[in-house]
Amino acid sequence: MTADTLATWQTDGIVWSLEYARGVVYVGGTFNKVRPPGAKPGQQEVARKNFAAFDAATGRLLPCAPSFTGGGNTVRALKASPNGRVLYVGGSFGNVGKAGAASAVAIDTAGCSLRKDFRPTMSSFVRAIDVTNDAVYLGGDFTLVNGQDRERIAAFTPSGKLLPFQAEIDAPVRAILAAPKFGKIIVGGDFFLLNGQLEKSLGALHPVTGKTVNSYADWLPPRSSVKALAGDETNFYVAAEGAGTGIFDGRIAGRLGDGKMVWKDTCMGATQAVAVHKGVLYSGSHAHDCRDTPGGFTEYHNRQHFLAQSVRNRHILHWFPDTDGGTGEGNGPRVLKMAGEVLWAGGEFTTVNGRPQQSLTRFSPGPDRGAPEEVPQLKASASASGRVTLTWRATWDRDDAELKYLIYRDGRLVASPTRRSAEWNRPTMKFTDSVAPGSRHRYRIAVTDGKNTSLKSKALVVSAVADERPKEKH
Ligand SMILES: [Ca+2]
Repeated sequence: MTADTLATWQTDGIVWSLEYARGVVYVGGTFNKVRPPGAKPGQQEVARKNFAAFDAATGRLLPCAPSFTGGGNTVRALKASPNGRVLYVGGSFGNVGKAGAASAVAIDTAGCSLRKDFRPTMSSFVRAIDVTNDAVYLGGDFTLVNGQDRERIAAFTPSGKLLPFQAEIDAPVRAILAAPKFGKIIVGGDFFLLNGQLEKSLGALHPVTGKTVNSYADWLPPRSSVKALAGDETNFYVAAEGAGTGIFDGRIAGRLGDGKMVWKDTCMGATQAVAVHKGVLYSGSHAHDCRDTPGGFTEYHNRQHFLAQSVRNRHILHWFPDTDGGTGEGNGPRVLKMAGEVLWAGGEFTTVNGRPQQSLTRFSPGPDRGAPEEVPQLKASASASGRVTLTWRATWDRDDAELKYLIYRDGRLVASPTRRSAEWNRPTMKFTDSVAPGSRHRYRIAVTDGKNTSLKSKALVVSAVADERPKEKH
């Protein structure tokens, strides 16, 4: 994955959920309008009430646009059936278009029509959905479904019949990962008690009965919640957010089979979203103080809103696109979703890689188009007779760790040293040139990631006077 964005539509409010099915990316959240790439707030807006659909390949806005209104006026969870023909939608809403609803519905993706069969009555927010061939699992704040007791989790047949599956959960469920091959439904949220046992924020339930089948009781401290879950063939991945001291804000990898922990990182900065693709765990957070995680960083002036980590060993990879915190709680990204080879991100940010872009963006698998962030400034330092010593501060690149610096004397390339760097690790570099004593030269520097080269710096004119300090002027 590169850190380069593809042109993407924007929303005027928070994107809480993304799903990909049959070439379409569905977007749910708390917003009233969408606008094209590059448009400022208020410009070229098109009405979309908490739900929008885009062509996954081109990013084009699609006409599929049921409005979700009433209740808490928000869409919080989207999940497609395994064959992509049905999109399950949850949140807090009382109407879908003109039809009455109670916070959960299903849409046929082929015609973008509301299904008549899947129409449960949820007593409160739906915040998480996962779907297997046999069942649709909904999690959230609710305690009643169709008037029956269902404490914060419920299961339905794909056509909307409430199943006997039942668990007691004492606080909201925010994430569900169904792993039917392993006979478990992993749930995450704010809870302490799961089926009467202390299971802080995480547990695994039997897909049919709802009984607890795996315990992860000591994985999260008391003041941390699970915000999102993702899974691959062998592992599941936990996104955690804590509040106060002694909290856990990072990510955990666990084995789906035996429920053992694989690794846990200790970055600070409230993880909101996780997605896994080809051995890489992508996350959305506002990471800071990541010093104890391999490839990580100490506290510095910025917060990193995206990270990529090896699923094997949590090593942080050199992939550093970034957003601002944005509106709402200032958490930046809220959701990540792979659509083919493209990574979509939604949330409450208003910039991406330093440029205006609100609440929705996507990252390209390549080719890399992003040149290093800055052109270094050359300085001439003291030098001996016939020698010119140049120094500069290493720049950095969002998706390349090692950069090559091209030093030109009078238009001719005279050196090309390489160095590893990152936004928080920009060493001072040095090059000593041999020239005729008393001669005068124009030096310029450019920097390349191997594919993309920055502009050349302004010329630094150096007079290499014998036995004197070099004189510099720009
Ligand atoms: Ca690059």
